[in-house]
Amino acid sequence: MERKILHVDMDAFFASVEQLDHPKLRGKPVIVGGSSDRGVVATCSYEARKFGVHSAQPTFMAKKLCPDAIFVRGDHHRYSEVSKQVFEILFGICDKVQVVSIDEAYLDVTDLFYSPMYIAKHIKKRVLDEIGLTLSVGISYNKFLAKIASDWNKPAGIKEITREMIPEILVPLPVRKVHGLGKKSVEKLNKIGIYTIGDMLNYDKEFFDTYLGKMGSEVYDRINGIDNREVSPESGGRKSIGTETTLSKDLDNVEDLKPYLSKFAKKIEEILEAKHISAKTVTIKLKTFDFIQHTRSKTLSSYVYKSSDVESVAHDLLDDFGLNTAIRLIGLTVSNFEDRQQEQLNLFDDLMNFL
Ligand code: TTP
Ligand code: MG
Repeated sequence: MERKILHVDMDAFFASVEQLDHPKLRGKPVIVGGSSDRGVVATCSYEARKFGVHSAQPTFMAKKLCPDAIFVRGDHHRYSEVSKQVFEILFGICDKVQVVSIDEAYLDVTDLFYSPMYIAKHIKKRVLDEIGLTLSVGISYNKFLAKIASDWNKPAGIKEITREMIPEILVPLPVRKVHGLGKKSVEKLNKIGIYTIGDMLNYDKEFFDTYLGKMGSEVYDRINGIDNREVSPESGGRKSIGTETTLSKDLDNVEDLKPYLSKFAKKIEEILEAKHISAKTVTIKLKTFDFIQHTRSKTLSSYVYKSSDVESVAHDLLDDFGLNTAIRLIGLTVSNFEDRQQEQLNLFDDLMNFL
């Protein structure tokens, strides 16, 4: 039987929460991110997007494009809290919910009585009525296409991609829309004149295997409408959660590197919070200027999810590394997950109320 998969993604998530909490920001171009010229945009409201502002754009450029934009520093704890409320609604509707980031989740609604379109409208209405935020939903028969669909009519859109629409609907899309293709692969494809999925469809599986390596054949399947990945509820099937960055210039001072680990720890907390899981192992990754990679891990005696806990272990690992050379890339991951018990959740909520 054909599966029915939904991909739910909040619209301009951090910026929408700011507009929800601060009515004077509604209808205005709002940018979440540091306002210093060296910062980057985390996200921005759709009012700011009209000016060409987008996530990961350097702040100085965003200011040039939209001089009237209102900058907000952001409140990650608040975003996690709202995210949790949204996912609670989803968990109440369906057993098979896979949270993939702070503002997106897949649902496998194959076994539900109602049609996917009805469920999508229901989710949209409940999140708007009960929380006050808009989201977009993609409907299709696999995860890849559901994700493409949720992006189709943003904001507040619902789009269904059926089997009959393949491949036509994919043909005009830029290659960066293919889940699994990183920035490097996109550049590699562009270099040989492949810009759209339509261009990609001129090549066979062997080509992607050789040209893109590991992900090649999976990417080939996806653009041909095949994606057998299951919606897996627990920890999303991921063995680790983390992030890394290539530094704009090599750094050899531990104190200069620590702020990166702190920033990564915040991101990790958001995801752990959204997934209701904790982790036991913290790993830092360092790549030296000459591309030699080092990792250092620590497995703790108890599970953690707070950024302050992850951060302090990461900082200790970096101190213990004994850095004596310049670093070009730094990363932080956590692994060894456990679903968080309801008791622990309550404890956390009590603690937050108390603070
Ligand atoms: P996204 O869902 O990618 O973006 P969005 O919800 O802001 O906008 P859209 O309507 O296009 O879905 O990311 C969710 C949140 O994650 C976003 O609100 C802020 C954060 N984020 C960053 O901090 N940095 C980034 O580069 C991106 C892409 C997102
Ligand atoms: Mg979003």
